[in-house]
Amino acid sequence: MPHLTTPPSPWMQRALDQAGLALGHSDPNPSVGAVIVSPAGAVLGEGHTQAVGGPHAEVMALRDAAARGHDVRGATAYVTLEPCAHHGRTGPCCEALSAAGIGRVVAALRDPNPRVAGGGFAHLVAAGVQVEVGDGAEAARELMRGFLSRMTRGRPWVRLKVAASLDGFTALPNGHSQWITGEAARADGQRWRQRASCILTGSGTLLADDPLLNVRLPGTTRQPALVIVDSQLRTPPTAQALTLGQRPVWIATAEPELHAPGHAAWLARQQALRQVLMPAHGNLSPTASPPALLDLPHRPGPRPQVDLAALLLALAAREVNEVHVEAGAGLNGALLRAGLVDEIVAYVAPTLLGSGLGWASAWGPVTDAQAATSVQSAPGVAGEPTAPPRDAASGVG
Ligand code: AOF
Ligand code: ZN
Repeated sequence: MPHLTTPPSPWMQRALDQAGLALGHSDPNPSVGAVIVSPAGAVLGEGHTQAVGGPHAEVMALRDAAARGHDVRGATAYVTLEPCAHHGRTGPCCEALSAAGIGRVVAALRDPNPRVAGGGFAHLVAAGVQVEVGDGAEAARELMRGFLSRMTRGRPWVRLKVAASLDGFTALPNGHSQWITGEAARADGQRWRQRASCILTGSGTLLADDPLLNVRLPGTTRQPALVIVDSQLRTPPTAQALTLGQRPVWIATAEPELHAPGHAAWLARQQALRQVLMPAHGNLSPTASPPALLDLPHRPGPRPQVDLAALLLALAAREVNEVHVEAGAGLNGALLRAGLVDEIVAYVAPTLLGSGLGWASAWGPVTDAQAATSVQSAPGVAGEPTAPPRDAASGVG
């Protein structure tokens, strides 16, 4: 967890609180908050980013002020991201703010989206609006990590969830795991799922546990997409997670070479899965056209494997900001080996299992130096970058 060096100003904190209300609802738009404050220090209006296609935070705050009958001329707008400058799914917020007569804009972060990238600030300055940047930057960054990652690195932020015993096992040797997490951890896990763009798992987890992997919190407005890494297409068409609807399901697979021994069987399994992933089931994203089976670049051979780095690029192209990984030891280990894990959320149960299933296979060994520097944690928050970069290939499945 980053060390918060400069705390946000109280008004920016209020804007950050607004942004928090958009988490899990505005994706793939970043969760942004805005608060408009009069020169005398009264809140005139506030708001946050709506579901994609809906108004941005600034417009919501201006509307709120208008609804309350307040005059915003000369007021200060605290915003957690640079007001946009482009005509996208909505109009440019910078123009809405200057047209309303806002006198000053305090923004936490510059928007790295190439369609904005300083253009919002430039418009405001040209319109005679005073602009300040940086208040609450670290907290704003945490709220839109995935969006910032996609914009600056071209790939999503990858957060891996682990629940393990004190001695590091996720289940008994027979696969039973009900002692690992309690109510509080499960609820916390739901909140991490909710803010993610997609939940990533492997076919092994679907085969072993048949989980739903959805969000079951009250007030849920969107379900994250489900991404299944499944080189051999072992996912059972009857898996519960496939039959839920309400969300895109993407299966990342790797077609064997033509005439390879397993090719005909792979095609048959592909056909069976296509049946349950038909658009009629609501499993195809409105933004991503079929196929729901992502046949990605992969290392060829009789048993090809999904290229995980390529998968992340393909997900970014589908506007995936945050990837929430809930998978078994094989996929976890492969992601770590490939250096693709940005953050680990770990629930450690005060219990000893003695033996059992691990949570990351074939990961390590690490050097003394890596061991000393790789993991940071803080009470009640997620640790972050834990995976030292590796050169190893990133195949799995
Ligand atoms: C803002 N305020 O609350 C948010 C912004 O497709 P659109 O028109 O909705 O624009 C999406 C882009 O706008 C998004 O990629 C990001 O650059 C910015 N998000 N900007 O002024 C907001 N959520
Ligand atoms: Zn905007």
